[in-house]
Amino acid sequence: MKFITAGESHGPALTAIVSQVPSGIAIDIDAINSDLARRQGGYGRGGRMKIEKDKARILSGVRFSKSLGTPITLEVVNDDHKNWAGRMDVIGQAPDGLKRETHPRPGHADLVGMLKNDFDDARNVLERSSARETAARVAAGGVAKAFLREMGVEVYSVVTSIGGVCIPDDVPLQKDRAEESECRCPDVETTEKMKQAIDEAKEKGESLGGEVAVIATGLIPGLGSYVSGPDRLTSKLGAAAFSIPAIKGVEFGLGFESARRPGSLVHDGIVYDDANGYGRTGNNAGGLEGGMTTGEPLVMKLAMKPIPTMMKPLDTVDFDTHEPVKASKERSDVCAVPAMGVVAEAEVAMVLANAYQDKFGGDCMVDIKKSIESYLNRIKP
Ligand code: EPS
Repeated sequence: MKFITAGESHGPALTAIVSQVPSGIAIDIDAINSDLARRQGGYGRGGRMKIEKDKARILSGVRFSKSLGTPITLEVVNDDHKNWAGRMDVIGQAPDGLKRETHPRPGHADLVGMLKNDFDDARNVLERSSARETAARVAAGGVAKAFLREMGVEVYSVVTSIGGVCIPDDVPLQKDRAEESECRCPDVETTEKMKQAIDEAKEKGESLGGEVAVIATGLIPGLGSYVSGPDRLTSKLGAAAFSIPAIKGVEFGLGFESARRPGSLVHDGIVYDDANGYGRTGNNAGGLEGGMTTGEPLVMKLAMKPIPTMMKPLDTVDFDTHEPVKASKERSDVCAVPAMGVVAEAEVAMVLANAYQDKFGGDCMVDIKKSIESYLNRIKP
């Protein structure tokens, strides 16, 4: 499965095309729309989310709620486009007196994007480098999630820190509790502290980053490969995580902590029993060994930097005059960490769906399921 997205933040719509989709996947549009709504939520979002009510419209590749094996096109309309007449028109000429964005924001793609593409208006860059694009990824990821659902695999995420407020180590990373939290954090007390941190940041014109754990359960051992670097599931998942704007760090299982411990306190013991076959005494590896799934849950952590658009703008330079100025001050979110978790689910789901297709075939669900059954019969008692 591959996908590409298209669309600008204030253009008419975002689109995703998912290709190489097997036939026979049950596509639940409500599940896709529910993820789109989850991505829009989270404490710390700004005014734009009051304008949008993201819903996916499927334009191809599905008939009577089943995938046809043909490319699936999903469209998410930008309701805000109508408020940008004369500024984001697709055809025609730029109107006289159109205000250009010439104060590039530190931390955003603005400046380098302008230099690289010979633009004198950062809007040509920021419209696409906007996190709005991730709505299309979530829609596309919905197809991968639908595939995984048929495999008994669930991908979910929880927020573990915002602005330096972290959940205590002993709090279980429970999906249901996270979904009840305005910060998508599974601990009630930490949620309140996170909300307070976001309120304080808002008051100061600041923005906040944070961390998310993405977990996938129900995986079988042996997805991915140890044979070549690019085929390692670890490298594919890492690349997918780093494709999300603002991601600055990724860990698997114990992550960086495993570099600080001796081997005996890192590696998970191997056990065997007649009922279940091979098992592990722990999951420090985060579900991956040698670039392959072990059969334990996949546990990944992603770190997101604070949003670069700030109400108390940082120092920059005017693109025309090179004089020192303050960066553009636009409507923005104070914190989008809870939303990032939903985007990360979509990215991880896409990689995992691909890993199943690589091992078990790619074009027909019935055949893929039969192939998995025969594999499991071989490796399990
Ligand atoms: C964003 C700026 C804000 C965010 C946006 C990302 O939008 P606007 O410029 O319209 O106020 O709300 O995120 C989304 C629209 C979204 O759907 O996540 C930015 O500059 O990256």
